[in-house]
Amino acid sequence: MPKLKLTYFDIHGGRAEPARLALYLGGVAFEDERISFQEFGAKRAGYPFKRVPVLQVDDAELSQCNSINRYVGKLAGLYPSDPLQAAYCDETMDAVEDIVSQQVVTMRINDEAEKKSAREALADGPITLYLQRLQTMLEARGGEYFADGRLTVADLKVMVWVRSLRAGILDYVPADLPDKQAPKLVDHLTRVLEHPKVAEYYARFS
Ligand SMILES: N[C@@H](CCC(=O)N[C@@H](CS)C(=O)NCC(=O)O)C(=O)O
Repeated sequence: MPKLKLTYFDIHGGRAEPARLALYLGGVAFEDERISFQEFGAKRAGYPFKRVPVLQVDDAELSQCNSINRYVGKLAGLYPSDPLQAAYCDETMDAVEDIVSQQVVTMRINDEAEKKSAREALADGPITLYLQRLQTMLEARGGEYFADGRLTVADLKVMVWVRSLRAGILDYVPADLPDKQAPKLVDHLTRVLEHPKVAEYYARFS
């Protein structure tokens, strides 16, 4: 097994959380490097695209969170080997990445009134759309998991996103939006959080 170091901010969410969870669930040893925003400022020029997450694999560096998720998913046994199921897994993760990228744009708005209007439009439009379509996708794939009929990195990625919305991380986006628009994604969130290894992972931090 290669020597792994995953670098990201010290938060229980965001773009590295699915990979952290996947490695933990798979029992794959890795260094969980958590950096402050200040440290990021000092180190960012050295990262492949001046962004995190970055996974160091022995002497090589891998960026782009979904590429990292696929790679660690394979190491952890949480990525499908069947090509179509793998494509379903990718499709789900890329959909979440689409909507997260749209959310991030609003984090850079400094004017509060402008931010409120952008967030309300996001809540009513793209976030609602992605919640509803992901729910439809989940139902089409059996209702419990997004690919392979079992927990994969796609489930971890969706869970991290829905959990963050319900935690109210985005001002002006109602925290109960997932419950109202996609209750089956909330059931999915509960299912993933109740997975014994996921529960064990979060218990370490409480
Ligand atoms: N496409 C990249 C996006 C990475 C990204 O934007 N990461 C954010 C943190 S979640 C970042 O490093 N932002 C710093 C910046 O934009 O200066 C990925 O999928 O990993």
